[in-house]
Amino acid sequence: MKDVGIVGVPYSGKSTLFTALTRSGAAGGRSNVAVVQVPDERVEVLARLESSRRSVHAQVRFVDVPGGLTAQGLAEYRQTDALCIVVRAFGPDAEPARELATVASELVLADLASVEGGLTRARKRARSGDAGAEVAALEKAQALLEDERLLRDGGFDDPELKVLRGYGALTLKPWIVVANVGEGEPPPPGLPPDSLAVSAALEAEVAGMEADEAAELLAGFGIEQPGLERVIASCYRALDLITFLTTGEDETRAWEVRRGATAPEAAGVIHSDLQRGFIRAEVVSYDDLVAHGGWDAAKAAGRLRVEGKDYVVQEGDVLHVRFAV
Ligand SMILES: Nc1nc2c(ncn2[C@@H]2O[C@H](COP(=O)(O)OP(=O)(O)OP(=O)(O)O)[C@@H](O)[C@H]2O)c(=O)[nH]1
Ligand SMILES: [Mg+2]
Repeated sequence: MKDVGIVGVPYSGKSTLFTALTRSGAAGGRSNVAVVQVPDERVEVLARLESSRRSVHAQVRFVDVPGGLTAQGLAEYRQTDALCIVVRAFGPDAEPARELATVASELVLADLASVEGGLTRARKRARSGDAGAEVAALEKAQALLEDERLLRDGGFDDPELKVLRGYGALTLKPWIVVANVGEGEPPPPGLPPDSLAVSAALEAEVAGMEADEAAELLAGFGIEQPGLERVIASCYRALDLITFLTTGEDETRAWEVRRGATAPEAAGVIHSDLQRGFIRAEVVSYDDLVAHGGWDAAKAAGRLRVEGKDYVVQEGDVLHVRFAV
């Protein structure tokens, strides 16, 4: 499960977006944490086809800290996997592009402070030991940040990335930008092209309603897809995640895995035993499975593939892992 921090300046609408996404109330004064099911109709469709006793969705955890870029907020956001940056785009005085620039420079400064702190300590250790590589990585990071550049754009190699991740570097994480727009308004100009427009207050208001009723109300404002679906799809893209599925009598379930993962790596998401004892995977794409009306029918039609250790799992693959431990 991935953690997504909802970041922004005060009053940008972080807690309102949190409520819209998680359907849970945002209490004042302390940080809000909620786990949401990743909406994915494939899970219900498959569960019905295979008569599974239960269906289980993938999950994402959202974290919202009051005040946003406070010391407490930054400490909590350092532990997340991705940042969802909310900028205020409702009201006549909104300056979303400028607000995004403000947030970005705050995050650069926060990283600079932790890199400099780390550098002082690593230099001391380097005198008596082998923290030389760490010092070098931190110095490179410091130079970038002093240049007001994001660590994400620094071209670091894997060992360097490991050092920087250890500091929870905020400008190393993927960001998605959400413009908090007035009811049904389009995205404002001046933001990155992949930014989303979400009417957080409107969506928070409908969060408690029946799904049909909420959808109808949103459609009246020209909103066809709820913010949650768009935010999660965007986070999956930013984090380079894909979804694979498993199905059986017991349960149908959606799992998240890094794009490019092999079949044993995907099996390891289910259970470490399945990765260790991996023999092969039977694979059928979700679309094929549904087109044939179920796993057995797809198998009879010769649509099941038997894949080995090197198979790279694809979005929407339905997997059955054969293993022995
Ligand atoms: N009109 C309108 N008002 C909104 C919208 N989103 C948030 N607000 C209002 O803006 C104010 C601030 O929203 P919050 O969600 O509490 O902002 P926040 O970013 O969590 O603020 P802090 O926790 O103080 O950092 C509240 O009064 C909200 O009702 C919106 O989309 N439209
Ligand atoms: Mg708040």
